[in-house]
Amino acid sequence: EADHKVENFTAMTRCVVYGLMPQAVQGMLDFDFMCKRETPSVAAMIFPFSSNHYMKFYWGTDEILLPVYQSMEEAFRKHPEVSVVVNFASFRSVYDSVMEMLENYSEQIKTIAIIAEGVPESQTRKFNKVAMDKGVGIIGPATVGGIKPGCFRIGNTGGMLDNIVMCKLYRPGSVAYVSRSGGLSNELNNMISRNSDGVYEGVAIGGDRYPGSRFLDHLLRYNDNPSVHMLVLLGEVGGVDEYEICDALKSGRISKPLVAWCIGTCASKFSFEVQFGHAGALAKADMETSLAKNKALKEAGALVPDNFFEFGNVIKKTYDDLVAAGTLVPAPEVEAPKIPMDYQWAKRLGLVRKPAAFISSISDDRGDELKYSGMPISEVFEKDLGVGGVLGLLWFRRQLPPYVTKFIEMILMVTADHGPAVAGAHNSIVAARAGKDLVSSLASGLLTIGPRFGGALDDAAKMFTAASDAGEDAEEFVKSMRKQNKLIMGIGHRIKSLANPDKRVEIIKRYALENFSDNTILNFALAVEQFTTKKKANLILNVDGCIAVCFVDMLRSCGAFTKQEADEMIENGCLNGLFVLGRSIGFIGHFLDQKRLKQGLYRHPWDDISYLTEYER
Ligand code: Q5B
Repeated sequence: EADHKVENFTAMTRCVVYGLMPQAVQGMLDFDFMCKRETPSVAAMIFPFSSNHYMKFYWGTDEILLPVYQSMEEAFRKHPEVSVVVNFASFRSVYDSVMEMLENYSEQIKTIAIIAEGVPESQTRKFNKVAMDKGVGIIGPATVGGIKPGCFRIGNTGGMLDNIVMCKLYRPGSVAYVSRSGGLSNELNNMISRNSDGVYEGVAIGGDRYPGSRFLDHLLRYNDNPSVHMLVLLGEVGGVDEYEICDALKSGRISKPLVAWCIGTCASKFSFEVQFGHAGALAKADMETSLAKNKALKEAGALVPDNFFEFGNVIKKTYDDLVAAGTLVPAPEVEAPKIPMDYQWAKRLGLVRKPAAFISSISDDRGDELKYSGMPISEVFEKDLGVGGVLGLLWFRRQLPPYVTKFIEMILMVTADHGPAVAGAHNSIVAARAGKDLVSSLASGLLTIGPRFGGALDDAAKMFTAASDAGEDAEEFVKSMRKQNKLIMGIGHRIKSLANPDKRVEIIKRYALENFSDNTILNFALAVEQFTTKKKANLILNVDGCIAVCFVDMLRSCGAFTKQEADEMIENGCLNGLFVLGRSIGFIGHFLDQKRLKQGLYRHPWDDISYLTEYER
């Protein structure tokens, strides 16, 4: 008699899936829907590594939510109708989870399907023993599971939906099979559907040496089920379980026609014992070979073909004989269900298309390797492009010449920080001292960047370029801006002046003059500075202004951009980004500094504020 009492699944059978396997769960729900089940077979998922939440799945074209529980206790308590667990735990953790189920919930759980491969045999044998004692059926380990058309699908058994339709697994046939291999169970689905009225139920017991439930457990179940008219066994090299079936055939305990074949007969062609793909697929004695087992099965009364190619034919003949004898009356064929095809799959098959919601042209993480503007990241490093080169690829979609990437890196270096007193650093510091996190403190500083502080680059580039391109005279430009009551962006500094020149400006200016083939806009800005500093010594070409005009000259003269492209970039406003990027380094530094120095909440001193309230009154 059967050791493992695996339950007979029905259209009401419900399970929990252990592990977060959304694709497998969706596959089970799609199968349910195709079979016209009233309720989804998956009641919930258990995932110990996250708190309770819901996940969204399709039920046909509708969407449903399934709960994910952190604890087994809550899942089983809240879903008392659940009798099956489909356990996707890894080989490392499956033992603990199965033992927890067996020890605490064996009153409720009747079947556990264990998908993991590589479970240590000692552990498998332990939980198999406990399961047997507690009357819980185990399918697996190392299996895809099993499928019962019209009722229940374990995980990914039966493959993709088109295969399920092709093999007519959405409605029951009259043939029940058991195999070791999950992969070959799909071949059986195909073979049986082509040569009979289809599969009634199929279970792959798994390729390990010690599967929980064994061939006999399932064949006896099938034999006792009046809806099953013939049995199919696909055994394999290794193990002796097939001999139990021989005994059951001889004793008449298995009374229905059984078509059987053990794969791995080619093992005899080797001069040594071959370990096939499954852990259990190795003959350790003559009687474990496929040849010996096929012979024994034939002698015991099974219908054994001469070779695997004949397997389907023998299934067909056996089925046809049953129909001819009137033992089996094929059920009328039902219409194949239509199931909405998953969009990604349909797209892969070239069946659908849709306009993308947005487009992107700078980076791509979909292939084997991340690409920046089409350049694989490994090439970025092989070519030693540096941060400047990466910025060139991501901001301008160009591989820029080395003197330009160096210029970009110089900009990032000179703008990285200008002390704790500047507006943005001050804000970052205040935020850090108010207990805010790094991102918030950084954002607080960044949000200060604007037309007066650090954010004058774009407008400086536009103003100087427009005036220079229009052939304006520098003095006239200053006067006309004054007349319009407009400040010249990129001119003026709070502390830097003719007497206290800004070294950063000197560095950038010198590099541009020495390396760029054209300095028209810089020269115009320097001419403007001559007039503004005459008015006031601090109205120098400041760091924002100097970077801006040099960048325009670079864009226009480096050869990587047409004039139109360069102008469009200035118009789109990319230059403030240089200050934002560079200064982020400093703001993060200030945040870390405040944390390191354990600075408490900042409160501005009263004596540093002129209170005008009395005066106002
Ligand atoms: N006047 C920067 O002003 C500052 C004039 C001007 C014509 C001008 C001012 C300004 C344009 C924006 C700009 C970037 C607010 C600065 C930076 C990064 C930083 C910061 C750091 C870092 C300074 C006095 C007299 C008045 C004004 C006239 C002033 N600016 N005329 N064009 N641009 N510049 N920002 O000293 O006749 O007396 O009425 O807005 O480029 O942010 O280190 O701190 O790395 O962090 O407060 O370097 O120049 O002078 O406003 O009292 O004006 O000069 O019209 O004339 P001040 P104000 P009048 S770099």
